[in-house]
Amino acid sequence: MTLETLLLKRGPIRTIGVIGMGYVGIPAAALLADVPQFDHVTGFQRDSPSSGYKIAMLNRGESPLKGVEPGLDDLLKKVVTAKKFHCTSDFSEIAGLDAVTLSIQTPFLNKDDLLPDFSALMEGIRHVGKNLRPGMLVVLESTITPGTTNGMARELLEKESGLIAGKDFALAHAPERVMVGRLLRNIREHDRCVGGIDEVSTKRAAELYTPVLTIGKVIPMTATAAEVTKTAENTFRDLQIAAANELALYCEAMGINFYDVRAGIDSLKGEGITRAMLWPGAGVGGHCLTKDTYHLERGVQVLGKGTLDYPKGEPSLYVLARHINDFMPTHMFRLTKEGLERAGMPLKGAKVALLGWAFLANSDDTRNTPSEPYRDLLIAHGARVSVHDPYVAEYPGVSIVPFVEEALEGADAIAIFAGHHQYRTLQAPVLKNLSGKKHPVIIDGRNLVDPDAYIREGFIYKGIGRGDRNGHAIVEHQ
Ligand code: SAJ
Repeated sequence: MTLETLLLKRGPIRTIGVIGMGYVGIPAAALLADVPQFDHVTGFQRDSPSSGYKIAMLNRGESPLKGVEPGLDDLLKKVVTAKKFHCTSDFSEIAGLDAVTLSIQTPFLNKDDLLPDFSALMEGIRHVGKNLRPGMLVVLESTITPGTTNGMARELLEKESGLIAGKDFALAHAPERVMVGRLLRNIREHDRCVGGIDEVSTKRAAELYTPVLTIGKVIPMTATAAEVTKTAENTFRDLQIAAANELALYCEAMGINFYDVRAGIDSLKGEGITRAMLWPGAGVGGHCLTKDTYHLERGVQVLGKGTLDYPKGEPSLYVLARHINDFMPTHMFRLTKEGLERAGMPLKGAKVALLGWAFLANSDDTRNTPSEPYRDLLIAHGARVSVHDPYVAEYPGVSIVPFVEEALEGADAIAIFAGHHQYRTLQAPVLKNLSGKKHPVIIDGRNLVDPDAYIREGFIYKGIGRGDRNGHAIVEHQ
């Protein structure tokens, strides 16, 4: 019997399982449960010490996610009350379902070898394999190395179930594209790339996602194309940021203002000649851009199987972009060192106020924060660092002061790492008083402050891309 016949026999999708009750799985399960033609959605969460608590919370219709997610609490309450959603750690319930999606995180084992840790995802895939039945649909939503759906996932499912992908069950990849703070809106409105290992799988997966989309559309493709789309869309963003960072470094070296150049370039308009110039900064953090490039690189190494034609001896443009972005905290350190030298203050023993530990403006997310390598460099050179962040209360091994004044008190240098709103309203005279130094240094990593306001107060100013100001004359106060 062909897969198509099996699916026809089973009829339209009615019951769905979502594995991984995280910031991707929870909104996805709630939205699927809210679709009238779907009878029920089961959320699967392993009852681990760190996240088992989510099961009871979700069954009470409460979201365990931090931060504000508009509409999520109400939607969860609605689908739980309507008995269209429940959460369990009993993976054997998978056997009775028509479709299962897996939204399990794939972090890096460690930053050095940049290899992904697929262990949690593989555990989820094993649970599915053990309970797989003919005519079921399996969809991977996690960000994975190109080739994984057709490779590791397919092999594991077939090994655990004794069934054949594309013959006994449908298999696809539909990468998530959600951003914290707008999870429901993103799932409903973003187009959804849906990639099956074959046409029948793609079609079956499209049946699952179409009812959830409002203005978004399903974009059908192969599983590998969907894996490359997801990793490449973040690789490209990282590349655009690196292009802005490199141009900012050039502008500093040539003594000009990057932001004049950016405005000039941006003025190019019309018939597709525009330039997507992003923003230079103190560095690139987060869990997307810092790893997806390496997923893509590994994908082409595995799938390209030595057939990749590329300029001999040249490094990957994308990996070079990663290295440029990862260099920015070092550049911030150099600007700090130069500023302190101009102030006649040795780095050793200097107090540096580090404003912003989150990797993103107005966020509490600290994953892969660029502030960390900067702090490490300062400490390695004998400086004292006082970290402040209005959204981050704690971080392993780093004490974070609750009030910015505490960090600024007696500071020889002030470095702005995150573009938090609060830092836009800092006043130069106030900071000068708090620092108590004749010529405190300010290093602006996110183009937040007006250089002249600080130079007038006797500060030594350094800013990313501000070649027109970084060598300014020092104003001696009367
Ligand atoms: N950054 C810059 N310059 C820029 C933009 C960002 O230095 O012009 C830095 C930020 O400070 C941060 C890092 O890059 O440290 C990442 O910023 P991000 O805005 O890309 O935020 P992420 O990492 O949360 O990226 C996510 C991605 N979404 C998904 O993977 C589903 C990305 O594809 C989105 O484009 C991005 O959100 C977004 O646009 O919000």
